[in-house]
Amino acid sequence: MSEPRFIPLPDYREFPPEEMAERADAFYAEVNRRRTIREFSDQPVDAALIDRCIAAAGTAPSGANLQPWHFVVVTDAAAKRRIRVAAEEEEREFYENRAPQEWLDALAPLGTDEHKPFLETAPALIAVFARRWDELPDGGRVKQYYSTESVGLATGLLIAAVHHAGLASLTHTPSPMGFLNEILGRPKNETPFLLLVVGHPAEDCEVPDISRKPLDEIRTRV
Ligand code: IYR
Repeated sequence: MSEPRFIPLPDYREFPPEEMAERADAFYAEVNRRRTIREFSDQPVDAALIDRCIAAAGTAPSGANLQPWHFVVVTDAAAKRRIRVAAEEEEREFYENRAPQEWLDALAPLGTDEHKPFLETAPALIAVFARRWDELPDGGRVKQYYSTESVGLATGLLIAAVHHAGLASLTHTPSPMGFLNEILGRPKNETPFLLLVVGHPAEDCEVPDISRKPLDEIRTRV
């Protein structure tokens, strides 16, 4: 067991109250512009730009600071095609058999179905994996704590970073998505968390006419 070591807090910045409010408003306005899209153009994205966004995702807090995430950036056309074929197979089963009517009713406003052309059209897919354990050289295992929560936090930051950089995205979760391990060659100690489809909106891109809950509905004060 290692002893804790401490350093002075390095980069905290304090702002006057007015500036705090301005910053909070500006951040809200920025993230409130984000829309999930399902119609992408094939305009390429800069690999280095995606790396910058993944670096931001990697700043997320994590259980015991174990950082149990891994991001695979998929731009290869053949790999995207394999992912589309496998995902559409699962989705067909979902929409035709697995999904209860209640779930289909909840999805109806989004207009989704088993066809996922964006998995090929979009220039990049970021497959997010959650590590469940670390493997030691002697074959032993180190459990990862709060792996799902940690990877969820990192993914939220990734979505915000991608949006902030001027790209659009779609959080896609074909279920089950074990096929991603095989196609992307990831080890069995990692489970797929989601696929973030990233790129630019198609010229005629439309989004569902849906809204966000107002603050009063999502917050109580005690
Ligand atoms: N995975 C399916 C269904 C789906 C489920 C939820 I919850 C959504 O928010 C959207 C879609 C699909 O991608 O079509």
